[in-house]
Amino acid sequence: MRRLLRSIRKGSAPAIQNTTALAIAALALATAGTASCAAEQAAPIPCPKVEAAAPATPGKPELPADPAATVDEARAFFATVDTDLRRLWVASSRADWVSQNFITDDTEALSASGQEASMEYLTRTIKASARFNALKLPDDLSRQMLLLKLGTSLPAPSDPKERAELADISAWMTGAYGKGKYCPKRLENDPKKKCLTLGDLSNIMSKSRKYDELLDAWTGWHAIAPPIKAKYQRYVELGNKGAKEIGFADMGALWRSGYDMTAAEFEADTERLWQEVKPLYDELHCYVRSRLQAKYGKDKIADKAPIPAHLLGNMWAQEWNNIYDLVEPYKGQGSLDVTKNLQKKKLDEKAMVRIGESFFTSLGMDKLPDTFWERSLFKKPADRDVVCHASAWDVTFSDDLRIKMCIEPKEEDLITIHHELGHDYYYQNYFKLPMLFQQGANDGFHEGIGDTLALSVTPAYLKSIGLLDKVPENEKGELNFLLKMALDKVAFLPFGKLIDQWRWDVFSGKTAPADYNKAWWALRTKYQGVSAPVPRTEADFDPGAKYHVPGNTPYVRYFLARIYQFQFHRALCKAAGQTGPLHTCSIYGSKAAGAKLKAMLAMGASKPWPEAMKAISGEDRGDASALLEYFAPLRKWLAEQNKGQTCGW
Ligand code: X8Z
Ligand code: ZN
Repeated sequence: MRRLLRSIRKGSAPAIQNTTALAIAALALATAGTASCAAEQAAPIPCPKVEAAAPATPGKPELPADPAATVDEARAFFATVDTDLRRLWVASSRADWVSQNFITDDTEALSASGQEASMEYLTRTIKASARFNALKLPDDLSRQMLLLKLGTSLPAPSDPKERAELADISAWMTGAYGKGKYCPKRLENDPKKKCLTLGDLSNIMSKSRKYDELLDAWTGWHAIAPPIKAKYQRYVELGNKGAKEIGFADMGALWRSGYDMTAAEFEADTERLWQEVKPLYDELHCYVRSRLQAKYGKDKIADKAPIPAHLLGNMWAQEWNNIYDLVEPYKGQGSLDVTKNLQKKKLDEKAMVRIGESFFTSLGMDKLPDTFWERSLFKKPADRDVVCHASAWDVTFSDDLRIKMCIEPKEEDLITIHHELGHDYYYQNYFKLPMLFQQGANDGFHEGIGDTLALSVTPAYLKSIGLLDKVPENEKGELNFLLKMALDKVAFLPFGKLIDQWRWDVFSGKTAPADYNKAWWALRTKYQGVSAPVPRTEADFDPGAKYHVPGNTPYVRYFLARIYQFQFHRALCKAAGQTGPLHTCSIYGSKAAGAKLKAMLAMGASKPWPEAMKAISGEDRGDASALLEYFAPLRKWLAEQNKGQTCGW
């Protein structure tokens, strides 16, 4: 990912960089909203919906437009921007790569300097670009104008001291999270292992079924976050100041402007999508809660109450597939346990990545470059701190693909490998575009590509590569499979939405620092129906215990991706000529599906995202109907199971 600049490019961080995604979208809409839309209206691609009164650009720098500016000057200006961004972003990306692979005070400082230089350039250049504001620019230039303004998720104030402070804080928070460990009293005298990493604790969260052991792992990890709170508060102040300088109300307004519609329209559109899927989530929640009540007792999980957040198999209760054994609908239908076979076959990290690569090449994509295998980090080093949160990179924006991941032989990681390779193959298909277009159509697209392919990693496919012994053959087996998928895909939806809901309120000042943790748990309860397992206070900073918060990575992209990936899957299955139920389709080996996907990837951020959506699916907006179609048989079954239950919380 060029992950780019975690800050710089919006998104990037751990995952993709994607920074731009945001920008793209937003800009596109806004600016072009009017200008290029007029042209697009004659074309078959519908214009993104933009309010008539949408501003010419999402942010409005104070600097005046220059009436004497020409299109030729604008073209020369963006050619220089492209050269400058390449130099700055490559340097910053290299520093980030090294710092995340070797967390030390010095690499943290190098990362902060790279970020600082890019931030200084962006704030200055966005202001300078205002001289072209009154010009009717050709579409490619107006889009670069837009994307430039959206070019960072961490805008810096122009005051050099404040900018340096912001860059330092950002690098520090990433390092603090990466180094986070829990050192329980009980291991104090253990010569071998005194402290537990997030990886160790996550394994406890997924495997243990002991209430108190889970609670200990949960509270142990969440204790890494309080020291981050004061820094986070300052990051909010400085980032907001930077956002204002380039014309946005606050950082949240900047983040929401990256979707080729106004920030308000974007908020309404995500709410629309959430309302479409919420009834399915509610059924799943109800069913899972009743099974957990059976396991842990009603004294631990009361009727109508939210589920304690440490009982769902994951540190953040974001995906619940690790507790599949507790909620499996029908026993004796054959195992869906891929982990067992990965371990039995002794597949190492690289072999697991090769499995992912072979899916992409089966669609007609190129093999990963040799340098990918030489430069990537596949395994947690024994002797140093690294940022283990998985990410994908194109460090030099020139097919210099890598992943950085602490792979373990388990199914979850096999799926995450597909996720990360989706980012890398996006990079591979657009690296020849101008720098500002080297992003996803929006950041949800970037997050959704690998997941789309992973939807084709069906039991039948897994059996064909020897990772599953038996394919579910009857309705019962299919329901087992669908429930397992829902524990991942459906359970995640409210979490995907609420993280940025929290940050948008923090950035706008609606949530004051004195209420950070209270607001966090209010949203977690409202959306997910989970509760803090022990009383929390403002001395805690639970949002800081989730990578993307200290890592400054916008999160609503993952919510979008969970919806889009089913849209992409449905479209690619059609291209592959498959006509059966969506949950049985695999596009493995389909060159027709691959060609369709490649065409969309190659667009990068050069066009408003509805055009990219149209190119792959024929649709021009996010649409949850494919997800609902995929899970339709399960939804019916859940409704039957929940009869007589009082659902909700
Ligand atoms: O952060 C990620 C990826 C990198 S972009 C591993 N994901 C989110 C998370 O872990 O919280 C993928 C799913 C959601
Ligand atoms: Zn990702």
